[in-house]
This record gives sequence, structure tokens and C-alpha cells, in this order.
Amino acid sequence: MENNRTKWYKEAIIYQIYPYSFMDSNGDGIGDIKGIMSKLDYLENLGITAIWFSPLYPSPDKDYGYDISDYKNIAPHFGTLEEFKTLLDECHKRGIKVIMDSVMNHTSSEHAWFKDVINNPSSKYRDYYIIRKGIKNGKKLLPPNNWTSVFTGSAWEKLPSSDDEFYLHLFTKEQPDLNWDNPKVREEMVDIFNFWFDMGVDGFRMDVFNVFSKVDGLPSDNALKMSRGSKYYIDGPHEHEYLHELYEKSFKKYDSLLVGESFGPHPEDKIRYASEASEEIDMLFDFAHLKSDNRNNYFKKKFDILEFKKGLATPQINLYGKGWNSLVLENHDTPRSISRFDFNSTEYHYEVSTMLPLITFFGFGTPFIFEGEEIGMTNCLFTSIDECMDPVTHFIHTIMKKLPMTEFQRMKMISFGCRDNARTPMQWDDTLNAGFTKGKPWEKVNPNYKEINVKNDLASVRSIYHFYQSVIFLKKSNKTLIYGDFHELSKNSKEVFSYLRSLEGNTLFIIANFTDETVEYKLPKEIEGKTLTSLLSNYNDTELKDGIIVLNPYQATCYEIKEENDR
Ligand code: TEU
Ligand code: CA
Repeated sequence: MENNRTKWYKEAIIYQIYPYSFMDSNGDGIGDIKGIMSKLDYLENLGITAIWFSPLYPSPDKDYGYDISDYKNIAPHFGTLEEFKTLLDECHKRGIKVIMDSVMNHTSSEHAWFKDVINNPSSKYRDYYIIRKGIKNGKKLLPPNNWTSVFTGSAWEKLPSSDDEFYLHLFTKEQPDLNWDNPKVREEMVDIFNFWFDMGVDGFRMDVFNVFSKVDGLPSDNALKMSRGSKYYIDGPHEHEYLHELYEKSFKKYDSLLVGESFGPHPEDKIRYASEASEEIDMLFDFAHLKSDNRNNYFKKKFDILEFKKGLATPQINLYGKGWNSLVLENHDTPRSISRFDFNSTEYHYEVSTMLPLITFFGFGTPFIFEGEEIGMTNCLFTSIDECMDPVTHFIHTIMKKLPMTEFQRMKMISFGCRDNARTPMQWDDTLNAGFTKGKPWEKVNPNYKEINVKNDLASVRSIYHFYQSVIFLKKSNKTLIYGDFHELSKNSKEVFSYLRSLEGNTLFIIANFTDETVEYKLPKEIEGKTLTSLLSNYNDTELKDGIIVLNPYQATCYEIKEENDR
């Protein structure tokens, strides 16, 4: 079969929209397609070349769209399928590609297949799910094994219509896992991908793509840890085979991008998934650097810059020449990057918000920008659990209630790590609800919207959006920043992150100061004695003399290197 792929994604700049929180057009407090349409100029001007939409499909919203009840439609609160097609056209007219989200490890418990399983004992969809008999223990009926959900509690729930059966759910109980060992399930998935591709969609982000295949027999796990059982489904026995099958039956026919979001993959599997030779997916998100300031998201630890650097550098080294990489600071599951890593972002809001994209996105890989990142949106202080909408935040709060701590301490930890931080409405201006909605917003608006908002930022001489434009422009126009190899410098420095990108005799030197102090950086031997010309910096003055660069707090600069003798 013909392979129609041009690999456009290598030169792409991708912007993630979380549709709930982007822009509401009709005052119901929930973002929607018409709202997104009204902001396409804003996105086009930023310079991005693709948008990834978090799920737009019908969903009972137990996990805000990550529990899909109809894979071939649009949720009424977001709009209609016709409106989506108009959005797709409008994006394409502007040269913006459209990436959908695919959530295929599980459906919603309200999906027609699962409802049929409940209502009809001889349903042909029974084998679409993972249903097993419980274990009798005296009068008690125990779940089929001891696995725990990624979101806490048992990974099994009683099947409502049965006396002794359970279904597996690695996430909430409203997200029953699909049985990927059933070829019919895989056929359905191919059909769903092709439905959207045939409409003109350019790619998919694949939710927890590396846990589809589970070990036969679903054995109990004697390890005592979070998400017990995960060793039996992370990079499971048929995972690579199933992805390759999707590639053969769908992906390769279309000029597409497939980017996978994974759950704790093994290092060798990460490389295999994203290698071109494997013909599986094109790249995956690697969040290793985002663990450098926390344990299990909610427990703050002292920022470990070496862990951050290693996390970002490793996939760039491992994948160069083999496959492709992605570069990410935030998404709808993470706290805001500006508020993390022990940064002094109250005093240096502009500097931190501009240093991060320069040092991250000039590496090897396709940048992903999360809505609001381009104006320096921050974490939100949640003072009561009632202000949080994410079910996971509520699960965590329930667990914390069993611990000896005050409600104030609990909410402090939650405000540090919860997913709601990313989901507060986009801050457009300083009017009611940050200009996001005229109604009651579905999720709390961050009270700092009077200062941090698009309108203020665009009017400022120190505009973060304008700096993102420059980062994006340079990344798109400089082949070395796209295709060059990556060589880290000063690996052991706890103050700076610096690296070289080189391609066909051209070399760029990128450096950032991760501290709020002035740092004198001695040029390492690789670039000693060479002439450095600044291409982009978040400070006007870049001081360089006698082989020493003086970096201001959170300064980031990209230099072009010239050999002394080619002057
Ligand atoms: O997330 C997968 C996942 O396991 C984590 O990122 C999770 O959000 C985190 O560990 C919780 O603290 C994906 C989606 O991005 C997420 O929004 C969904 O809730 C989840 O899958 C289930 O579909
Ligand atoms: Ca709306």
C-alpha cells in the first residue's frame, strides 16, 4: 500500500487547546467551537502551524472528554459536526493543521457498546471490554485481581447487571478498558481514525497509548505501590504489534502525525515507538523533566535542575537520527510551568516566561505550546475543594483527608500539583471572567486575570506573546534548530542549561540561566575562541568578554557561532 506521509510535523509548531477553557461564545460558561473560531487570528498571528484539540466528542464528562461516548461526533456543548468541519476548513485556509485527541484505551461507561453489555447478557460487545469473574472469599466477592486504578482505588468495578462479574478500568470507573486483544476492537479503532482522516483531519494525539495490551491472565501484582499491576500492562506484550497494525491500516495512508501520550514507558520502548523504522507512531511526549520538582505531582521537592536537564536531553540524544521528539512544558494535566521549579516568578515573571520556551523549544523536537503559556498564565490558588472540577483532584483530596493535616495544608498541596491549574479559563482581558464568558465559568477564573491577560500582554513592551512569536519564527525558519543534532554542554552546572545544535557546518549555541542571580559562565572548550552573534535573547544586553558570558537572572540567549577565521 502506498505511503503518503511527508513528515510535515518535523517543522510544525503545535498549540494545544483545552476546549472547555479556551473561549465561550454563548454564555453557558463552557468554551466552544464558535469561541475557538473567534480566536483563530490570535493563533495565526502567534505563528503556530497546527492545533491539537483535547477531546471534542460527546462525553458524560466524568473525566472532561477523556471518557468518550461517541467517537464520530462532536459534543453538543462544543457545537455540531458541521461547525467542526467549518473550523477545520478555516484552520486549513490559514495553513494550520488540525490534530484530534484519541482516547482508545477505554470508552465512557455511557458508550453504546458498554450500555449494551449491561442491558443484554448475550451482547456481542461483551468481548469489547475486559470482564472477569470475581473471586469468592467466604461470603465476600473479591475483584479478579489486586490491580489499582491510576486514579486510586481498585481497578475493578462490579458489572451492574451481573452477580459475580467485574470490568477493568485503569482510570475512573466510568472509563471501562477496551479489550485490544479482540480484533474487532482494533477494527473499530481503525474505522474511527479513518473517519476523521477522510474528513481532512491531519493527525491524532493518542491518550495513554502504551497500555492497550495487557498480559494474558491478568495476574495479581505483589508490588505495593501506586497503580499496582502496571508492570502487566505498561508496554504490554502486543503493544508494538497493535500500533504497527494501526499504522498499516490507517496512519500510513494519510499525511498524518501520530503523537503518543504514555504512562511510564520503559526507555527501550520509548525509542522503539518513535523510531521511523518501527512504523508505529511518530513521536511521544516525555515528561521526565516535569518530575524534577515533585513526587507524585502533589509532594513538592527541591527543584533538581540536573534531573530537569537530563529529562529534556535524554530523548533528544536517544531519538536523533532514529525518529522524532516532542518538546513540552505544559498540558491539561500539569501545573503551569512558570509557577514551578522553585523559580522566582513573582519578581521575574517576564524573564521566566520567556527563558523557558527559548531553552526548551530550541532543542531537537516539535514544540507543543499549551493555551495560556504564551502569556505567562500561572497556577491558581484554590482555597476550597469545591473550586476544583477535576475528579482526580477530588480523589486526592479524599485520600489526604485521612492524613493528619489541616484543610489549609491540603489545599496548599492541591494548588501546587492539581490538574485544575491548567484548566482555569484562558485570560483574554481584564473584564468580567477574564473575557472568557459572559455566564458562569465552568471552572474558577484565576484571580490574577486583571494583570495577566492577552490584552495587557499585547500592549506591553515586555510582551510574552511577542517573545513567543520570535521563538516560533526562529524555530520555523532555521533548519539547524529543526534538523540539527543536540550536544549538551556543562552537564553538571546547577545554574545553566546550555547546548549546541549543529547541521552541515552551522552551529547554534543556546544557553539559559535558571537562577535569579547574575551568573558568569565561562565558555567551555567546544566554543572557546569562537565568535558568537546573538540571534534572540530575552534581555537587550548580552555581555560577552574574555571567554565569559555574564547572564542576567533567567536570561536565555540563542547564539550563532562563527569560526574565528571565517570573519
Ligand atoms: O492522562 C494519563 C495519565 O495517566 C496521567 O497523565 C494522569 O493525568 C496523571 O497521572 C494524574 O495525576 C491521560 C489524559 O491526559 C488525562 O487527562 C486523562 O484523565 C487520562 O489519560 C485518562 O484518559
Ligand atoms: Ca459555550
